Amino acid sequence: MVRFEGNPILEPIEDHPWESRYVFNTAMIGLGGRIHYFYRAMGEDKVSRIGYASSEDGYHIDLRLPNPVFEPSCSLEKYGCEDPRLTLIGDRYVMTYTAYGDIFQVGITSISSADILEMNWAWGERWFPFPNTWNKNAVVFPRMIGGRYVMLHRHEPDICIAHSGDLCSWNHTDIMMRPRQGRWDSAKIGAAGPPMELEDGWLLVYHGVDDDRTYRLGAAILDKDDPGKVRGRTDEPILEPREEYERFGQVPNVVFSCGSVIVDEELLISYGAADTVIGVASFSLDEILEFCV
Ligand code: BMA
Repeated sequence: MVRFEGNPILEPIEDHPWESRYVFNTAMIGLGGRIHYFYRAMGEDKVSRIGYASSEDGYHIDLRLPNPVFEPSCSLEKYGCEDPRLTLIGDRYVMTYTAYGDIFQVGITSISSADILEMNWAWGERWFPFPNTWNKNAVVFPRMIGGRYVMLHRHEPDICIAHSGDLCSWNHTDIMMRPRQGRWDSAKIGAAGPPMELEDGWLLVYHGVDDDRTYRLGAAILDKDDPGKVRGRTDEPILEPREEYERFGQVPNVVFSCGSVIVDEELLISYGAADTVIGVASFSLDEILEFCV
């Protein structure tokens, strides 16, 4: 694993009231030959909004918009839209996020690839598939499996799996992966970015929290045809807070990812560090798979 030596790649901007304090958990997609970031930002009012930046190589940001591209629009989101994750399905990106109102819950919306490329933020309708349920960390798989769309989300402390025929209404959910006592993922776990399809299964990067509230990243391989079955899981974390910008900040000792992309057999992971800045790290895909025992 190699952290980019130019980390953090994105930091708060004092002159932008909506992102003056913290920028962190980031969806990451490859589209039109560029890497696009949709990141959670907090400013003066401590409400989370989503900002946008992009890069040619995934490391050096050469475009960053001065205004948020997605903001709270109803009372279910009055304290913010957090932790975006984007999955391409057909020609639209489905975005899941945490809607934070009187409770936090999963929000879903979508946008076309063309609109992203044109930076025309024409998001579709928003919906909340699990009303009155405290949950977050939702990710949608990029295609139907066994005739149904599949979503992972988090009912504390477990990662759960849900199914849908139309992406709108989701059925009752089952637990698919639990924390492991005495380890780095002992207290709770949640999906990082959307699962990525490989030859032998789905690669899921996930975060694990231990009893000291340190957030680390690990990985799991899910069965290709039945992704509720975990085929392998890393014993050790693949990324843990070590650098100063990961250890000190709004929330200390946190690395938290909402997305990664595969570039030339390398997995490029973006992550919020200490809930304050954004970093990237690259991993050999083969090595991660080997560690998923
Ligand atoms: C989780 C979410 C993340 C945050 C993490 C660490 O519950 O709120 O957005 O990065 O806690 O504070």
